[in-house]
Amino acid sequence: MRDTDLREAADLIDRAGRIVIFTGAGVSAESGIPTFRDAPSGLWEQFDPRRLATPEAFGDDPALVWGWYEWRRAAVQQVEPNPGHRALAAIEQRAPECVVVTQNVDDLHERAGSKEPIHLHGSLFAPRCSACGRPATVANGAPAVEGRVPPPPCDHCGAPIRPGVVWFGEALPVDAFEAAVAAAANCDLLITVGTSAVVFPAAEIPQVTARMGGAVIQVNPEPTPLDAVARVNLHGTAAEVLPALVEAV
Ligand code: BV8
Ligand code: ZN
Repeated sequence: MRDTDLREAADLIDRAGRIVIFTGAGVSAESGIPTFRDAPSGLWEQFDPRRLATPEAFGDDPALVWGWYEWRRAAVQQVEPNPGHRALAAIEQRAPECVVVTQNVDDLHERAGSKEPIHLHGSLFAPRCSACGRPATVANGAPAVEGRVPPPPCDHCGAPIRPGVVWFGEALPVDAFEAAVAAAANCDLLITVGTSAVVFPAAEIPQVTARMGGAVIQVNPEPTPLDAVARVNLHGTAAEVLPALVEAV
């Protein structure tokens, strides 16, 4: 990562009135949460995450899918936000206006101090009934065990409880998506961290800012389709680059 790039990115943050922070799985990688690209381990190895994260998979084998999400939820409860999450919360704090928009279903931005991040793809902590849609409560603190776990029945209608995430083929929550598009269209600067930008319509968000003339800073150790629209590309990891960026501001 070149000092000049870090300098340029710091100046953009310094001058920005309205900032959007857009994140993907890469921002949680250094907390120990595997990204979608990282090969799943153990039982899940034989499944493509994109095939497990579908209503069809839940219909075919609810215990397999519920077990996967319970394993992921327990794994998130056993890790901590990393210096990347904390640096983003610091940027958010010092900016006149800033909103975090995430594709992640973990709660690490909140635990790092970010205020009401917009979860485009839902959360591991918002289970609901797969039929009547009523919110459900499930016990916390279970160990991350790999295996099939039958989803509990809804207290109201008895149908299986499902994870409160957006599965492939499902629409994003309208309010969240509209709020994210509006923020991206009206911001001076969008900082995108740890996303491969291949899942739509979320991947449109940074493109909206670029189309509206706002600046885009990308933090990612790998190239992505966003390299083309980013004013500054910081090729490194979230926990390494973001604290250095806060230092430089
Ligand atoms: C829908 C929740 C229709 C569940 C998720 C247009 C073109 C092509 C396809 C489509 C299209 N429009 C729609 C589609 C279909 C589909 C889609 O986009 N498919 C893709 C695969 C081609 N989209 C949908 O199905 C969406 N719904 O379209 O509905 C509709 C409309 C109206 C009415 C009815 C229906 C729903 C998509 C949401 C799916 N749910 N998550 C769960 O988590 O289990 S998506 C999930 O995958 C994540 O949320 C995230 O969005 C995505 C993974 O991407 P990333 O987060 O970027 O992670 P990834 O692993 O890919 O990359 C990690 C990056 O981090 C890498 O670049 C790596 O280099 C970097 N990195 C690694 N380590 C670090 C790092 N960076 C920094 N620091 C590090 N340490
Ligand atoms: Zn119900």
